[in-house]
Amino acid sequence: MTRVRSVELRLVRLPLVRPFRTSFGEMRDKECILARVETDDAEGWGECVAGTEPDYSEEWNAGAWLVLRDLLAPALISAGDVEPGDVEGVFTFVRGNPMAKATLIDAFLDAHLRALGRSLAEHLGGTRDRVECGVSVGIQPSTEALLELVAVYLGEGYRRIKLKIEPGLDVDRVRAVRHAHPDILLSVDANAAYTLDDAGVFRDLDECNLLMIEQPLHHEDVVEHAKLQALIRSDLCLDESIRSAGDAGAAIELGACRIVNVKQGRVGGVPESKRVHDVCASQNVPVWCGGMLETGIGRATNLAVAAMPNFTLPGDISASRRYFAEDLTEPFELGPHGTMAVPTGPGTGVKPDPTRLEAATVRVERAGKE
Ligand code: OSB
Ligand code: MG
Repeated sequence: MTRVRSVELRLVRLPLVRPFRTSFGEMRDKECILARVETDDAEGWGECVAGTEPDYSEEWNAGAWLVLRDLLAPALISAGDVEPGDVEGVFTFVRGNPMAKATLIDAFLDAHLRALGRSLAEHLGGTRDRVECGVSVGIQPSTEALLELVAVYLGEGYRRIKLKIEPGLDVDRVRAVRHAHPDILLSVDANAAYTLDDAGVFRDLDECNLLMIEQPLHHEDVVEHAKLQALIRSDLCLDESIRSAGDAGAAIELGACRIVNVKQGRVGGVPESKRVHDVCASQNVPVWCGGMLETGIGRATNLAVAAMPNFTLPGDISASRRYFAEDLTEPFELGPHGTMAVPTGPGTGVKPDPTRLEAATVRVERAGKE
């Protein structure tokens, strides 16, 4: 048991090394909220996966900032002595907002594990010390540019290529990449840009021997995903639709997907991501670790999550340099065979570099006594 003395919220902005275009639009910078939680025993860090617009989810930085500052941080501070298992309960008075909640749930867990000298991966029952890395490739200005970038990433050792698609920039692009690389693990992610009327697109994609098709339809269209899955050979994977272990269980039972993308922030934190992992494992549904272009703080968290045994497919866990000229932490790099080492230090095993953190900070606010 320990008490949270203070919570510091920080909005940070890092330029991306190249724009990242999805069916939602184009990102040129990564902007996110970091929380530093100070307990009686240690400090811990959490990274919020919300973005600058409410597009991928209803949550976004401006809203998450208020939820964290005015509701969650004050509740955590006034809860007094707590353990990691209590924090989700402290936050149930706020409906939804899993990304904001995850920020403090993870930061408190990080502080708790640092005080114990225990790594997050060990805490989660991780069974591997390196994870296989994939890369998520944004929509490119042309097929030629796409082929060039895919070749660069394959040259760097990535084990799976995921192509962002949207209506009109799908089958031809994917065919071109498959033609150039007949044997790679290749998947696509539509970020909810299609409807069941587009089933023909996915039937055509069946010929491309894809590892999976991620979130083709609207996040609420779980029944429609089940209908689509029944029409095609490729495995569907859900991302936006899965916000809890309950959602994962229901989607699997409905036949809405055969693979699940786990993003700890989307499901309300590391503890719920373990429950999602466990539900999927019990149904023999493989999972993999999604990404939200995280800084080193969130990347370290993702690596620990991806060390759990049912993470059997390469994750969207790429090297720091795929995103940023300079990360907030020591850079994460690809090791042998496109793998990345799971941090072994206490908690997430990383902290931001104070100078780089200061340089990236757009805004800071503190809740509670220092
Ligand atoms: O749908 O997986 C997604 C990034 C931002 C929002 C949504 C998604 C993504 C990615 C990036 O695909 C994956 C990464 O972090 O490398
Ligand atoms: Mg996705």
